[in-house]
Amino acid sequence: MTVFTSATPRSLDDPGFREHYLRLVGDGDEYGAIEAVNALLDEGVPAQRIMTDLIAGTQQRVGELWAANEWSIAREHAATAISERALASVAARTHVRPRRGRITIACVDGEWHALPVRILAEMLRLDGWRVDFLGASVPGPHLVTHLHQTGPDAVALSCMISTRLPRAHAAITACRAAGVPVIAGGRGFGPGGRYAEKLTADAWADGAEAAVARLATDWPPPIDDPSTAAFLGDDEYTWVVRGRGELIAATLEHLAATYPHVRDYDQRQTDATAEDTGHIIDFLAAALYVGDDRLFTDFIDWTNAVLTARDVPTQALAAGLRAIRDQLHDWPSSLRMLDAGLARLDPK
Ligand code: B12
Repeated sequence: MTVFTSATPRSLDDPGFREHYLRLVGDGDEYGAIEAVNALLDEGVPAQRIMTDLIAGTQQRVGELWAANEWSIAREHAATAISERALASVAARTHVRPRRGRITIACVDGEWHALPVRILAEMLRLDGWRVDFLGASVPGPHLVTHLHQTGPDAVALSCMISTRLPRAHAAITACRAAGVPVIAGGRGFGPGGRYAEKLTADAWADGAEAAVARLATDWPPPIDDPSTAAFLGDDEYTWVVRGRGELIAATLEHLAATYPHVRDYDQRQTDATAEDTGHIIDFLAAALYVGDDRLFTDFIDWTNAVLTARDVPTQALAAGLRAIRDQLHDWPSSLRMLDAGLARLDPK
């Protein structure tokens, strides 16, 4: 438990406060973190600022520390659990009577990042919305059933990982067909939300504050064409998705021949290689779905940084991409994307 002393920074404007708070969540000091946010509320800091500046900002730092291999997955999980408690604690001290419409908030099927939208949910509550928070990984058909039962004015749909975009598209289409406009958000929709419009979302916002502002004006937008096709995938996309399991197996086999280090891998390293190969194929499929090579090359840059921080040489990733490329020689878009990915790993 943290004991506040005269030396403990108490203001969100004090640059030391964020570091102090990060230490609390990183040390698993749940009571200390809750005391810290309560102290800010007592000092008159608006709840919205605590949620978006402190709690969301700290989670972003947690992500960077995990990516840089400075924090373990367990430490990230523990910190996230504390952030959830701290958020709940701030929310419990705020009461706003609903005066706007009703909104359903959900993560796309297969999307487990519930905290970012929980922050959005609390921000919208504070702005007077009646919120139905459905949390992580909501299957599309169940989401639509919920809409029929509750009749909201909007659906806020979160996608933090781009591999879920095909599911996001199906969910957006189904919500709009049920007559409910969709605001999309989360980094999975790409920089500037570039895939949200393509997947026919009615609006996009890059954070909770922007979403509050967007929903407070000109909502609902007219739903002009609710019957837009729910599937953008072509033969190539379908082939890659259906062949995922075989592609992973063939890639591992191929790697054993072309990258001899894998023959000395222990079980954990072999499992991690299979998992990483699966991620590469999933991101390739998502890039094929939205027809944008950048989705794949951005992912390769990110994976390379994460693997480098874990002392996995760039050559291993390059060998993996080549092994996948060899399985996909008949598919032109995949070849182009894999070549573009390989070019990112080439130091020249
Ligand atoms: C905690 C965490 C997890 C937890 C989530 C638990 C939970 N209860 O939420 C768990 C362990 C489940 C997890 C799993 C994974 N994660 Co993770 N995770 C994170 C982490 C560290 C924090 C997430 C968070 O709370 N962020 C804080 C919020 C507030 O961030 P924010 O984006 O600014 O949120 C705002 C906007 O996104 C927006 N927003 C979000 N949704 C919506 C919706 C609407 C409608 C609107 C308008 C706005 C909006 O509003 C939010 C509030 O302002 C992030 C790092 C990060 N920078 O976010 C990685 C991160 C998102 N995860 C990442 C990865 C890779 C994964 C995994 C694939 C890891 C793995 N190998 O298994 C899995 C995927 C699981 C899945 N299929 O969903 C990567 C994604 C990178 C990429 N290339 O896409 C990140 C960025 C980590 C990193 N630094 O690289 N993760």
